Amino acid sequence: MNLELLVPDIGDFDQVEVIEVLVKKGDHLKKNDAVITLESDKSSVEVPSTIEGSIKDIIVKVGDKVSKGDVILSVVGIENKDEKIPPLTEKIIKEAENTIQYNDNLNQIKKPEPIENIKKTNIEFVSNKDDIDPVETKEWVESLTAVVQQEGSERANFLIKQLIDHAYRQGSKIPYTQSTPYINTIPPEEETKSPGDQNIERRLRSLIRWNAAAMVVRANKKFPELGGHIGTFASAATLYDVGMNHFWRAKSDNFGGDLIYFQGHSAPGMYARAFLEGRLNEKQLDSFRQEVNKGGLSSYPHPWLMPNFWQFPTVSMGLGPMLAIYQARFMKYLINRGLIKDEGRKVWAFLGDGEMDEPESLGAIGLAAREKLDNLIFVVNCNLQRLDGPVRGNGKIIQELEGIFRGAGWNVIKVIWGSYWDSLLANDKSGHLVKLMNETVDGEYQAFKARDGLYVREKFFGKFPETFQMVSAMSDKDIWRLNRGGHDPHKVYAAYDKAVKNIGSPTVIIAKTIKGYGMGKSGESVNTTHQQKKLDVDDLMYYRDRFDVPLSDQQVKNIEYFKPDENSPEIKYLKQRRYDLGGFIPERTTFSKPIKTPEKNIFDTMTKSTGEKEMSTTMALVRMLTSLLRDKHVAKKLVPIIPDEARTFGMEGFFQKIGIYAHEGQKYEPEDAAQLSSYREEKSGQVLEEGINEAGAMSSWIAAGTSYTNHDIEMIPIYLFYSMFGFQRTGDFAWAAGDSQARGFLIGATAGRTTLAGEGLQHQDGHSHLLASTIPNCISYDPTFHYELAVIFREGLKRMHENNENIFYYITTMNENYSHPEMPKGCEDGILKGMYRIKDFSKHKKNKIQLLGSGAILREMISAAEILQNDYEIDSEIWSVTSFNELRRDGLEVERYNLLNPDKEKKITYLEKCLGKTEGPILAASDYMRMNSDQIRPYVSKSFYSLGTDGFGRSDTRKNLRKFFEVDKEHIVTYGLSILANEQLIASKYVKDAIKKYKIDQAKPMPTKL
Ligand SMILES: Cc1ncc(C[n+]2csc(CCOP(=O)(O)OP(=O)(O)O)c2C)c(N)n1
Ligand SMILES: [Mg+2]
Repeated sequence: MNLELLVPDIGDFDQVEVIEVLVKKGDHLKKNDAVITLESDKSSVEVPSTIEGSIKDIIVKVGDKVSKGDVILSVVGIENKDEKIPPLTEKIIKEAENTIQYNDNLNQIKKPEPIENIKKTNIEFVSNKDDIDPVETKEWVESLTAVVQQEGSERANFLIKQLIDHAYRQGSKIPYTQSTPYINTIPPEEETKSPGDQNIERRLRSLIRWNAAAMVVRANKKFPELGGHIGTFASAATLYDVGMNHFWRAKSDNFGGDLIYFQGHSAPGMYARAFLEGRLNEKQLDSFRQEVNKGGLSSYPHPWLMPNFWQFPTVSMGLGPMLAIYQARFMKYLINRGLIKDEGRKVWAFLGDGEMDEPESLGAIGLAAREKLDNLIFVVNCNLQRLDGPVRGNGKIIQELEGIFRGAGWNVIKVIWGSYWDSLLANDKSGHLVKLMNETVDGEYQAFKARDGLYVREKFFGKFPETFQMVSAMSDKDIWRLNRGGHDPHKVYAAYDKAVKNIGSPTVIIAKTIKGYGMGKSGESVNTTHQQKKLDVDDLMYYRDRFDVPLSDQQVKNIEYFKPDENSPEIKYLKQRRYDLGGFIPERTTFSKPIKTPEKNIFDTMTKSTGEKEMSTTMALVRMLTSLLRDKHVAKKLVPIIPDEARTFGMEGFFQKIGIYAHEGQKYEPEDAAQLSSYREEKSGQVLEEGINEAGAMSSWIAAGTSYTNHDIEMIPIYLFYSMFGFQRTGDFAWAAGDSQARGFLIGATAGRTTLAGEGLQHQDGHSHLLASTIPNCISYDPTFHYELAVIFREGLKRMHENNENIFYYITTMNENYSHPEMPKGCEDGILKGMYRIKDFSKHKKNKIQLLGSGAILREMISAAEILQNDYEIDSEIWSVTSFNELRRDGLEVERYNLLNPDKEKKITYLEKCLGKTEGPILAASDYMRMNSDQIRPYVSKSFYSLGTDGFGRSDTRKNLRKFFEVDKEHIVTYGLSILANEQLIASKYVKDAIKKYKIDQAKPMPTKL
């Protein structure tokens, strides 16, 4: 039977142009095959087939304008009679049915098994002065105790929840509690025991502690200016060691590897372990923080400086937590898209408690819970101090963080107290000890550990007679030994074990430690610990004794490293543990396959003139991406990332075509389900729609851009944003991207201070290229025409994803519609190097000026050149500058070479190759600050002038804005004449005439002052 394919609902558009016909007569058409591409004023979208069969006739052709209901083509095929319900609706019904079944299962609640061997502890309570009936309270507590003991805690939780719900309905105001008592989340009886040899592990940990401290002290003895930190790792050593010995699986032939974000200031500890593992030698340790010569160890985790070692730059506080969240999310994305296997890999992030003050640290925790990132584990090392002093002297950081994370939906595990406290807590029949723990603030806890056992006895236990009594049989030394959870390998092991087994939510382990643990008087728990980088001989002796490091006094005085023999039980154990866990960590390796660059013909349409048709470069980019999605090598690897701006950039067509990633699929029928660009969420969706969250989008981009090393799969992230909300907003992430060697495209869309009309001061970007230029491995371009964009993009694909250069691209695109010319012959090399001659006006052969225009302002230049030629008989050459940044880099390099090689033949800058033999002065302009074009000033040998958009932006029409910032064609003509007059090539009367003719206000202040 004959079937017809009609133009579907394309939203608010009517009479939309067909720009591509993707099928031919006689083709066998399958459902969802793209048939034609439609393009409206601002977006292009492919129309998929909803019918199947052999194509009999194609009714539409390129250039036709179509509307909803028009016939596209007809096929000879069979209608699927069964398919009465639209597929999306059917999917939703199926999912709903499955959920109902699932809920039915849940409803058959099993009665808990009687708990035979439960430890009978009496749950007591501390009488409270507000309690008007303590006897009644006691009865309630006893009832609850009985339930816990006989039916288990789950039943008790259930009853409490019922009571709360009931009380709400009765109108009670239930007090809001966000945190649990100040004790460990895991009770001793639920702790999983470590299978490790505790003695050997302690000895190893002591050596790592010693070598880490020795490394910092030695470096600073040699060069006091080098810096370094002892206190951070000293507080976190156990947290790292338990992970290294038992939990963190390295990348191997058959496993992708866990990913660990190490806290920046704990780097010495990682080097010290690598030393024992035989990965680093003494000479390298002695080169800590001396990174200029080869072989030095970087101050902090910097993949750029140690590309085979460090994976994640974390030392700019707040970046690590956010990057780790999006890393875990991206891992799930790759799994859900079927690009990597689900191997149960985890992402661990080690964070400081002070670091949690950074808005970025907590800013994305909601996403982690929402997306059920059970592959993510945060370990917050709560040593209660940051750089200047206590993190929360008057409060409790652990309780605060618990509330925040629990409120966000995380699994929270507090590791506050070490094993030595277990018996005291078990004997806390009156509840006074927990009350005391709850009431003591962090400032006090810190002070206790800066003093001694006697002080703790008096100031802590001494607060209540009951608690004072509890420790009466203990010596001051015993009291001093009462350890904190984060220093107790048993407690840490139990927490990690629970964390890795947790399903359905991310986990945060909040561990209490002591800053500068073991440093004694020189730096344990004192406000100055953070910056302690020197230890005198007495301090070193104390440190040695504290951790039983087998060094003689003389060796301590020499600050010698200690490494046991290769055949010692310690080294064998250490290596065996890592062998069993797949290899060493951290280690950065890459086994990804390059992506073949698409043939040039995929960009063919972009090298032809668009004729009458006007379009923006943003639209040209989206068109190009649509074509790239048809390339078999590239299509699956593209990761479009958009922070709630898809419609602004005309990308809504991507929603249907490749879907929006949603870990739970789409649970609703979207409002616009009937439309072609309907909002389609899918578990295997390809678009990362990040919401209004540039920092998150940037983190996703970094995760995707480093996927080649972290997941051994090369991906092509392309993140489109309002250019003003790019580098300016998330510059530190961009810097970290450079360090991480991320590969991919950043697209600063709606760019330019005068091109983005009708917005305002905070939207109009006049400096993102300057910010981009600060990152050494960021290559940036400001193209004007679609073919420039195509050449740049293809080269980017080739350099980054086929040749695997560790660079990334920043390209600005605009929203101004204009027609694009055909690509001039032989300009590709110039486009990539930064400039090429696009026009030569040489009719009059009297006076000439070189006009350099970039981005949107190039077109103003071309118009100005026409006026100069026609009205003033001035010739000009017009150069399209695609990148002032690249021209400057070439200039810098050539100049440096020439200065360092005075005896050799001089190299010539690319700029000089272009402009050296040309006539007349140079006028350069862009839609960015003058400093953008001024970058090339030192490398040209002619008079150089620039125009630009210095000053605050403001909303108006493009015409008025360009006039205001003096980059419109009239100003270019006037300034051009003035430059020629200044160079004494023409009379100044021409300038005066132009000023009058174009009504230029000479008294107007600089735009920077307005
Ligand atoms: C964004 C940023 N701001 C400031 C610093 C400087 N700084 C380095 S460490 C530190 C204190 C860290 O305290 P905390 O997070 O508690 O880590 P700890 O060393 O106590 O484990 C500060 C302020 C930084 N590294 N990054
Ligand atoms: Mg701290």
